[in-house]
Amino acid sequence: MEQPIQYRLIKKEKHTGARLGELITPHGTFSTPIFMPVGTQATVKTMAPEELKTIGASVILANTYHLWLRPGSQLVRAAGGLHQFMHWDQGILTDSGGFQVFSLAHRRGISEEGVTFKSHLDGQPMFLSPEKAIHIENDLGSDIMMSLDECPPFFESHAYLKASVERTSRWAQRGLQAHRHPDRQGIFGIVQGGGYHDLRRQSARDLTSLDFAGYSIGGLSVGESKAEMNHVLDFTTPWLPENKPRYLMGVGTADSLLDGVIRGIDMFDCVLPTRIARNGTCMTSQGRLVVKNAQYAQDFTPLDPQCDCYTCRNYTRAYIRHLIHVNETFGIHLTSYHNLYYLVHLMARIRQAIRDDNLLDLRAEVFDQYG
Ligand code: PRF
Ligand code: ZN
Repeated sequence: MEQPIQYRLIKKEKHTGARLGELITPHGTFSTPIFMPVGTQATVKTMAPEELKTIGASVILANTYHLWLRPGSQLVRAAGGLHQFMHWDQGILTDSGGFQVFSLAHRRGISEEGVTFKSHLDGQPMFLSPEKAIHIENDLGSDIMMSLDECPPFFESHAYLKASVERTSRWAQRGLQAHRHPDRQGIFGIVQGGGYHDLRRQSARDLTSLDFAGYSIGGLSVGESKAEMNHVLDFTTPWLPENKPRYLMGVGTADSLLDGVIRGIDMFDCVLPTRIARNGTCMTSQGRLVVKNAQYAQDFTPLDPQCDCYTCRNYTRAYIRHLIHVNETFGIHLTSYHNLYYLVHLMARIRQAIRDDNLLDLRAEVFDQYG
């Protein structure tokens, strides 16, 4: 059977571990490395799908946990799947819910069977198993599904992390077996293991012995330092197969994207660009700019003079600051648009730098701006 999700390696950069490739999905073929905007509740906050396309976004992320609670996966299935429901005809990746249960829900309990918790909305008791997560994701109809994992704190004990990694491997296998649409959707396994070399290796070995469409690296960007994250990536990515995509979950600062790509990561997602946009913070070629600040009240220049996005071509810092100041929603639309454009275009520049074998120059430039 033809695999619904495939990866084609096109080129490796000369001086780093960076890879130029293609992610082939039932909803299109996309160049990697890629940044995927987050649309937790079946919308990338404030953005119409047409705008996301104009920016150049190609895969977006949605959350099993949120869509399971509201509106329910049955309803999304009745709508014809998430693509139809939200009017998005390109790639969709769904996270499995494990991470959200651990960051949002109350009274969590974890057992071999799965996770019990109380809904953060109304306190209803809920149960999520690896099979259930895949069945919800089958109903949502995403192109790429994540298997249910546990994302423990980075600094948990070796003993705890070992038991957790082993359980996550068993859950991964159960998820693969429960998959109802192997012809239309692919599953990624999620490598965990905190900062431990032996546990990351064990996790990578367990998961790569199973036939996943790709491999995620989880449990990073959860409070450890950037040096620690880079160290884990340095030893983990070489254990992952060359012919499958690698996805670093929940990472989306400009410097971390470069550090990840250099270590062989192909896919990233993060709420950061849209979240900081909503409190008036922008990612620019001069570093972060808090446009909400009073110092921009009479500044009639664009957010980023080097940006040619819709926001920067048409609006000033003073206008955007005014909108955010008086709580007009158009203000956060303009900042969200710009921030997503910034990261999606940074990725396009990264891909070009891989073609040109000068990625380290681009890294130096970005670190100058964000250092
Ligand atoms: N697991 C899952 N989703 C995630 C993470 C994880 O470890 C992270 C960690 N940065 C973000 N999102 N399933
Ligand atoms: Zn812009």
